[in-house]
Amino acid sequence: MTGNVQVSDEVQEDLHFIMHVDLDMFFAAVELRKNPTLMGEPVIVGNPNARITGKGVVLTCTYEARKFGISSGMSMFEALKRCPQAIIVPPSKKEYYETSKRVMNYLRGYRVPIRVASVDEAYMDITSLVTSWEEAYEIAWNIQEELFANERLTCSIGIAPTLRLAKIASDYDKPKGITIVRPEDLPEFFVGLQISKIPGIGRATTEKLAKQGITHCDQLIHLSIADLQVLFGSFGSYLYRLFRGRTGNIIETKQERKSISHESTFYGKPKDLERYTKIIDRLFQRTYDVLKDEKWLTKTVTVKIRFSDYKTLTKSYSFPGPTDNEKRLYEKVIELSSEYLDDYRGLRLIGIGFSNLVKIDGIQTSLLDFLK
Ligand code: TTP
Ligand code: MG
Repeated sequence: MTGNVQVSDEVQEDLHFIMHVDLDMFFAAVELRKNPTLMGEPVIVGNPNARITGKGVVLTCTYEARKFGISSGMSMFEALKRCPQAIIVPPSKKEYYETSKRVMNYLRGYRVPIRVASVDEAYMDITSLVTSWEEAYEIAWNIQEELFANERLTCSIGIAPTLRLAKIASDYDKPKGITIVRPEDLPEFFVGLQISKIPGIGRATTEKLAKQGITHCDQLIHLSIADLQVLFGSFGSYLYRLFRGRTGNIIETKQERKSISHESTFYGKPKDLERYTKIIDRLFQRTYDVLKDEKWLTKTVTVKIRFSDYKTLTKSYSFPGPTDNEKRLYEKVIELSSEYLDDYRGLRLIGIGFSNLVKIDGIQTSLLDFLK
């Protein structure tokens, strides 16, 4: 993304109450439910032969095991080095899958827009059920109670005005936490939070920033978009909006989305390239945010242009395969639109669309596929 992304003029959407529910140490919790004598022990769910073969990875582990520095995805070899006395339990895939289905069906019972994001997490838009954060808290509490009563499982819940904030909030106080982030808590909520806790910031970025002495969000929340872009590239403008509660807050309920598009009508002076570029940047950002938030890849990019004489045209380009690469998509939008921006007539409308969408979960081996 270029350095002139405009966010200051973004209209604040209506307030949404978004909830993110995430089960605590899911696979391990199911194992503890089956065998309560394991409770309080450092338990790893993974290859039971790892002590002999040294092979396999940690699928998850109990909080007691996490105290030794063990985490999901770590090699069993490394995990056993850190905690030789850990108890290894082989995964019971069918039971995880069936439990997950029951939990998600229970959550669907709230009859609100819901997106099941993985085997143990779901986003829910509870805006239609509540009018205050206190009422939202009640619902979260109720969900925790009922999931424990029905399934003997605990979960952590985040409630916030956007999807991403809700996810960060559910992870904020695990296990059994309920964390609320209200608009007025921003951006201070991020004070004290490690940068690595932000979804999308991987190990490489974390290490790179640490070398510059940047480890916590406190050091970022008051930076300008331009400064954030120096540190994070195109992700910088996203962070700026994340800290201010301006990222996606809509859970798309229609399963079969055909396209994502945004357009804007205005009265443009001929050849006002600076203004047109700003509009394109803003529209691109909005369209791209939906693509990311709803986890789509797109094959086709379309730009729509209307001139002051109301002549309208659309130009499309299809990539060889589906993508969500922000830079490639943005560059294609610029390429498709560039020849019209200095047209003598001036522009009345610009639209940007993505179509030929493919769900990311549909092409990658999702956890649910793995469990089936
Ligand atoms: P998570 O919700 O990431 O982890 P968790 O539920 O075990 O722990 P937390 O209390 O921190 O939420 O993932 C859910 C389940 O998905 C997890 O129990 C095991 C499985 N999983 C894998 O199999 N491999 C992985 O790399 C990860 C991250 C999870
Ligand atoms: Mg979990």
